[in-house]
Amino acid sequence: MHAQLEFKRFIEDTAKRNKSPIVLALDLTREDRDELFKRTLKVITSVSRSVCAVKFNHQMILPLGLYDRVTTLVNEVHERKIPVIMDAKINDIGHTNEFIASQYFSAGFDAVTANPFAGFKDGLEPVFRMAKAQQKGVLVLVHMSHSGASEGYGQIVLDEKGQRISQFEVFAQKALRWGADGAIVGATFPETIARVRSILGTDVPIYSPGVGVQGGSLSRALAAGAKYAIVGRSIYESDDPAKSAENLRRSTVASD
Ligand code: O7M
Repeated sequence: MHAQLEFKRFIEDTAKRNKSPIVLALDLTREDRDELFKRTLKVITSVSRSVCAVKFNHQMILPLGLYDRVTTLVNEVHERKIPVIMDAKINDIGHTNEFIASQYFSAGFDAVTANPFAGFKDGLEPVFRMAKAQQKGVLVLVHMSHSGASEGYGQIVLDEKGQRISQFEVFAQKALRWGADGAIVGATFPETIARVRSILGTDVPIYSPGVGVQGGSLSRALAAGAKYAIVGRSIYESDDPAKSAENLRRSTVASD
């Protein structure tokens, strides 16, 4: 097991050690659960030196079971001194949100993702409170990567002063105010990354998914201000995941 380290420090240290801003997204799909487990473990072991964190999607918890095989996989990642993020996109009332987060933290996850549409009071506040107390992280969705994301995150709303503003700008301000450990902004919207970065400064790092299969560019996302890139299929569905992850990592070092 790794020593308990505040999440933000943990991922920063790992990124420095492995010289990588790549967060491996594990969203594999296999009908056979044994096969799913074995394949996922194989991807973890083969790419671990090229990434700074591993993210599990909710879809993996369903077939593998949180306190069953997922915990085994989380421990495997931790043995390599790499943090593990649970992409739960927590989005309910405070009472259930708190229990959801507590289960993921008990299972060993170092951070959870949350949806700011749920709001703070009686929504995400208990999640933030618990995370701070346990040195865990909360990453907030600010603008998602798929085209339909503009319908919600890109809609024009009125801020507290009645000024017209984009929903994602409001969420970026909230990420800062709530003390989020990260803000998620799709690599498919590089101008949005730059705008969010101008709101957040360097206090809240930007995590950018949507690189590769979804059409986003890793170098553009990083140049626009993302600190980490979340990458799934371009790594685990390639013929050689280790090589693909290492090539991605190297491309970020070269552009430094
Ligand atoms: O590289 P991919 O397209 O195979 O996978 C992208 C991963 O990023 C996958 O795990 C998604 O759930 C996640 N993701 C998005 O693709 N878009 C978003 O807007 C947000 C996320 C995410 O990680 O949210 C925390």
